[in-house]
Amino acid sequence: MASEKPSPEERTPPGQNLTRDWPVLHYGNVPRVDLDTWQFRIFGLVEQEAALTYPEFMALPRTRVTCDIHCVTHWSRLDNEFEGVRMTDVMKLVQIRPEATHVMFHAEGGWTTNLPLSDLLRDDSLFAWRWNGQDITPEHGWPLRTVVPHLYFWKSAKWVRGMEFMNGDRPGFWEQNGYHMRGNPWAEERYWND
Ligand SMILES: Nc1nc2c(c(=O)[nH]1)N[C@H]1C(S)=C(S)[C@@H](COP(=O)(O)O)O[C@H]1N2
Ligand SMILES: [Mo]
Repeated sequence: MASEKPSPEERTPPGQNLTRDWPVLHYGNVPRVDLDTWQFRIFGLVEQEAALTYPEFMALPRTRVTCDIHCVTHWSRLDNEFEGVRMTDVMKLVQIRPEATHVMFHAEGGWTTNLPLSDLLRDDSLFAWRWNGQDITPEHGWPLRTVVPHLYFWKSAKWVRGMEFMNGDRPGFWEQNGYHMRGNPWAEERYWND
């Protein structure tokens, strides 16, 4: 029946195994972040570029989302409660040019990941800093990370510092190294040829 809650099996995409831990995965070191100089930049195909300080970002309207996350390395974790700001609420701060089709997220140290604009427009696509009632730890992306739970988790940038609106797609860090340009776990879009 459509009203029944999907089972954990039904919520697990093909080729994934459930975990109760939350593994830490990233390239390089956990950055040291200074909140006094921290800025979040919105740039590229916008009428006027913007930069938010940490207090300005924290003053944006907040929301909570419970979601499942799926890593391309075959682990999935169900029922994560993230708190933060909806991507659509951040996008309201600028006027996006009509020719913008994709976004590049930029993280500390130059790490990037690319997404189609349409994947940001969902209610569960967030900039987050709380997980299950606690601050997200530095290893998991504090002070700010993206959470785009309907795509593989490498599309969710830890230590995010900016978003760039683009005309057309461009590969980010892992995408240049063989990962799929979109990364839909339900279609197993893991690598270039998938
Ligand atoms: N800045 C940054 N964000 C990143 C990565 C990274 O190397 N650098 N790795 C990605 C990958 S491959 C995954 S699976 C998730 C892991 O997030 P977690 O460590 O919180 O589980 O972060 C993603 N975001
Ligand atoms: Mo990953």
